[in-house]
Amino acid sequence: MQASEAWGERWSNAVLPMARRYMEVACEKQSLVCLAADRNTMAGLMDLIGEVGPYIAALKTHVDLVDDWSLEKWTELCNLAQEHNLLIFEDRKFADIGKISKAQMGGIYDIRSWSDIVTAHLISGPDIVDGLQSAWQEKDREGGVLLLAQMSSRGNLLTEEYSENVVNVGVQSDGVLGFIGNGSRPEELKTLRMRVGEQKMIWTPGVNLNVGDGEMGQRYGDPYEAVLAGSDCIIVGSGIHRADNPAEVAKQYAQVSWKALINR
Ligand code: 5BU
Repeated sequence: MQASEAWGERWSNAVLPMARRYMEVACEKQSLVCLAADRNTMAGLMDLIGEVGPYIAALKTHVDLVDDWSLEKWTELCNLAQEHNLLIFEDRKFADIGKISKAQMGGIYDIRSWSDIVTAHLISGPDIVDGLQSAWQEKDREGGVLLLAQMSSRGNLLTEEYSENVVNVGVQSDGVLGFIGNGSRPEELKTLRMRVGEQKMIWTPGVNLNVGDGEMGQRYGDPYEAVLAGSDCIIVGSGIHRADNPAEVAKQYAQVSWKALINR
């Protein structure tokens, strides 16, 4: 199926090249799954990507939680991700003023050189998006920012009003790929989708085939419901990386997410 057919208005309205790249990869793989690869060793990460790479469209990392991180090994990881045609998404949740966020795209981890997508809070104001985009531009790379409009964890302080403000700024900003929404609450997601409209993406953590409460305040909703409610990408971590057979489970998430998109 063509991406334009599967994605409809999301495809025709897309501005950022990264948005179309994601939609194409998702179509090719028939999967709206972003793997939250929260393993803390390089070997564990490499094994995981090797197993589930064919069934996912994007790889979400937390580069600063790896015990034996080195630039050399990380380069290998990025190469492996590329072999599997995955978008690389560093969930750094930048929050500082524009120029510091830009500088934090460099440093030891040099996120600007390998990430396709990063997350940011809008708490410091709209210039953070320009800061992050200019870091990619200096490396002649394209990227997209996902702004946190909602979170999946209980008791978070992102109120309705705050969320609305984030969306109002974000939809006007070309460097914004879309928003993080709360995958555990389809009703909240529907409201978010109404505010966002049909152009920008919504990516959702807090989804699991086993719905309910997770560890330390995490909450899980059903991935199928999340996509029907307006999510364009389901972010799944422990549901896959802690499974006995990660590949088999990743395949299930892929099937559920793709079916939901087609039915949407
Ligand atoms: P889990 O194992 O599926 O619960 O992992 C969820 C991942 O999504 C984890 O990497 C979090 O950092 C990330 N996440 C989240 O859970 N909730 C949020 O609101 C945001 C990110 Br933003």
